[in-house]
Amino acid sequence: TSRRKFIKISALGVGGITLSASAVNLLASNPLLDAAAKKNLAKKLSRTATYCEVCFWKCAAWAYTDEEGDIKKVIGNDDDPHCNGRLCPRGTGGLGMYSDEDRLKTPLIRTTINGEETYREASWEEALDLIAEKFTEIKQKYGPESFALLKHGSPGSHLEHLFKAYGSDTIAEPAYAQCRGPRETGFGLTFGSWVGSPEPTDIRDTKCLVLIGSHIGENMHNTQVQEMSDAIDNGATIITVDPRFSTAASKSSHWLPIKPATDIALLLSWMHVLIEEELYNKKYVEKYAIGFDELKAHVKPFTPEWAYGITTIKPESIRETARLMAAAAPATIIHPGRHVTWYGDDSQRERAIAILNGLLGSWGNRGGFYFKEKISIPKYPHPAYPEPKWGWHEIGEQYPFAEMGNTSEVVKATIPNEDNPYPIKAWMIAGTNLINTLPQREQTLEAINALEFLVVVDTMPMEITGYADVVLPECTYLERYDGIRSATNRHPSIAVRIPAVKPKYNSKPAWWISKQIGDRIGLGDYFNYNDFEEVIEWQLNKMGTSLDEMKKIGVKNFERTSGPLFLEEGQDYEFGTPSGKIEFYSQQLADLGFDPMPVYTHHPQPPQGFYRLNYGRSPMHTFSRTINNPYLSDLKSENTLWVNPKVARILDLKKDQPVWLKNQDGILSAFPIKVRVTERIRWDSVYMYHGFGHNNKKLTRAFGKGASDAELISKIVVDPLMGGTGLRGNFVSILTEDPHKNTKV
Ligand code: MGD
Ligand code: SF4
Repeated sequence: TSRRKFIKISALGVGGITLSASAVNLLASNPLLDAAAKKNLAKKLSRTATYCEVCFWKCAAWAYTDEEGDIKKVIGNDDDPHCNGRLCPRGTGGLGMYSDEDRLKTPLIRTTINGEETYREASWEEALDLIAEKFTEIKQKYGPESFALLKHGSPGSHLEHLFKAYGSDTIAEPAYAQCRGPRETGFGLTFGSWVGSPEPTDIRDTKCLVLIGSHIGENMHNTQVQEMSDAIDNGATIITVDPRFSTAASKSSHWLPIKPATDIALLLSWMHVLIEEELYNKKYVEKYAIGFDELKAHVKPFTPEWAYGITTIKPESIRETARLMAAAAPATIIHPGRHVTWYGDDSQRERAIAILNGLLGSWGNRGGFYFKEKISIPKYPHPAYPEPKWGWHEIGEQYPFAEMGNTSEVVKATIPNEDNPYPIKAWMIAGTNLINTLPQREQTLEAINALEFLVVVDTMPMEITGYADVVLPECTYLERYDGIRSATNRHPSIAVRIPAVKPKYNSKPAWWISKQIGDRIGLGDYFNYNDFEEVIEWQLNKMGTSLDEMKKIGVKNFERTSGPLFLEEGQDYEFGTPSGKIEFYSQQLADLGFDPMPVYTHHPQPPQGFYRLNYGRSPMHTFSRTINNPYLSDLKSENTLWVNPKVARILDLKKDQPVWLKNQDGILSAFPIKVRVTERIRWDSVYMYHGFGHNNKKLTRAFGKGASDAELISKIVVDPLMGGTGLRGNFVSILTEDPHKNTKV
C-alpha cells in the first residue's frame, strides 16, 4: 500500500443527522417568497449581505439570522441582476453548507499510529507552522514554481495571491480544461472576445434560442433560467439538440435527438442551408466579417442529406430549423453552452457555433448577444510579485491557445519523469474535489502519490481531503468576508460578502489562512491588513461607496460607460480579432497548421453491448459539492441510470433495479445505480447526473448513494488548440450482478 493511501477512518467523530424541519419546509415550499413574506421575515430576523457560493453564478443574497445568531434563511437580493431577488433551490439550500454536521471542524495532520495511517487533530498554529516550513523547504530544494495551487471558487483567489507572492504561477482550475475553456477559445478566435460568465446572451428578448447539449433548466444558472422562461412566455422558438430529451427539450418546438459526437456535422449543414438559400444576414456579414467566400466554398458539400447520414437528423428538420433561425435573426442565439469539453474537437465545435451566430448577425444585436460590461475593482496595494521561472503557461505550452492553467497538465507534470523540465513536488488544493472532478482517476492518484506534500483547504470531508498531509477546514461563505463580486453583465454591478455569523467549530476563512502562511514565510508586506474587511473597505471607498453603504444594500448597480448594449444601424465596430472583424476563416489557426474553418471528424461509437456514458446537471445539485447538503440531499439523494426501453428490453432491466457499470477499460462503478427506463434517452447512450457516488464514509448522507460518472471516465481526447479534456468518449456495459461480490471483505 502506498504512503498516501486514502484514509477512511479518521479522528473525526460522525455525528447524528439532525435536520431542522422548518428549514426543510421552507426549502420545499416555493423558494420565491413574495414581498409580504419577505417583509415579515425581515421584522423578526436581522439580515447580512452575501453572495452565493453554491455555484458560480454568484447570486447576491441576504442571510437572515435570529437573536441567537443562527442563520435561518438565505433569500435573493431584489437589486441583483444575477438573480432579480430569486435564488435557485440550491442557493436557498446553501444554508445546508453552514449547518451540515459532517463539516470539517478543525485542522488535521496525517500521522501514523501503531502502523496505521490516520489523522490527528491539530491547532491552527501547529498546522500553519508545518505548512510554512514546507513552503520554505520546497522553495529551497526546487524553487517556488514546484509548489502548485489547484483551486476553484472564492478561496482560490486568496490563495492565488499567496502563491504569486511566493513566486509560483503554477496555478490551475477545473473550470478551464474540464469545462469552459474550449468555448472561450472558439468564440475568442471568431469574435475576439471570451463569452465569460454570466454569458452575455440576451435570452429575455430572443425570438429563437438554439441549445446544443446545453440543458438550461437542469443546469440552473439563475437568470438564464428566468430569462428562458420569459422567452417561452413571449413565444420564442426553442430548438434543442440533445441525445436526451432534457427539460429544455420538453419546452422546445423542435427537439433534434442527435447521435452523440456528431454536432459539428449538423452545425456545418445549418451553415450550408443559410448560405445556399441566402438566408444569412448579408449586410451584417459584409460589414463585420471576413472569410465569407472561403466559408461558402467550405460548407458547399455539407448538405442536410450528408449530415443526415452522420447525425440521424432528417434533412427536412435541418432545413426547417435553419429557416426558423434565419426568420428570427438577428434575435437568434445559438447558445455557446458552458461545460463543453466533450470530444476533443470542442474548440472547433465552438468555432462552428460562433460562426453560425456570425452568419445570423446575432453578436451585438438585441435578442442575440449583448456587449457586456463590468467594473474593475481597485487593487489593494502590495509589492510587485516576483517573476517565476516557469508556470502554468510553460507546462501547457503545447496548446497554443491555452489561456489558463490546465489541471490535467499539472497532474502529468507531477508524475516523476526524467524528461520533465517542470517537475512539481507539492500541491495545495482549495475548493475543488479533484477525485470526482478530473478524468483518469488512476493518473490523479499516481500524481498525488508522488507528492512530497499536499494541503487541502475545504469545508467538507470530501474524497480529496483523505489524501492530504494537512487538512485545513475553511468556514463556509456565510461565515466570512470574500472579495467584492464584479461580473460582466448588461450593466456593471458589485456585491459584497459579509459574515452573517461567526465561523462554526474551529474553521477559518481562506483570506486568513493565506495571510497566516504569508506572514510566516516572510511575505507580510503582501498582507498589509489585520482583517479582510479593511481591504474591502479601502476598495469600496475608492469606488465611491463604503462598507457601511454596501452592508445596507448588498448590491450596487452602475451605469454603463462603454457605449450601448447593441450595435446601432450601420455602426463601425472593431472586434478584438487580429483583423478587427468576425473571423469566419481564421488565419491564426491556418498559420499554426490547424483547420482554419471547422471540419467534422468521426469519433468512435460504442461497440456491441456498450453504451455511451452521458452525464449532466441536476437542478438540485452542483457537481459533487452539494450531495451531502442536508436540505439538497433531502430533495435528491441519489442519481439514476437513464436507459432506453429498447435497451431495458434487451437486457431485461426493470425500473429501480440496481445495476453496476463497467467501462471500456474494465473499470467498475463502486456502487450500484438504480435503473430509470425512459424514452428520453437514445438507445445508444445512458445518462446520469454528475456528482454522486461518493466513497468517503465521513459524508454520512452522500456515501454510496448512486454512481460516479467521474470514476468511469478513464479515456479522454485532448483538444489540440487549448488542452481541454474531452470526457464523453467513454462507453459502459450494464451489469445486473454485483461484480464486487467476491472481492468484498
Ligand atoms: P465539486 O465537485 O463541487 O466541483 O469541479 P469542482 O470545483 O471540483 O467540488 C468542490 C469542492 O469545493 C468540494 O470539495 C467542496 O466541499 C469544496 N467547497 C465548497 N465550498 C467551499 C468553500 O467555501 N471553501 C472551500 N475551501 N472549499 C469549498 C467542478 C468542475 O468539474 C467543473 S467546473 C466542470 S464544468 C466539470 N464537470 C464535470 C462533469 O460534469 N462530469 C465529470 N465527470 N467531471 C466534471 N468535472 C468538472
Ligand atoms: Fe446560488 Fe443558484 Fe445563484 Fe448558483 S444560480 S449562485 S446556486 S442561487
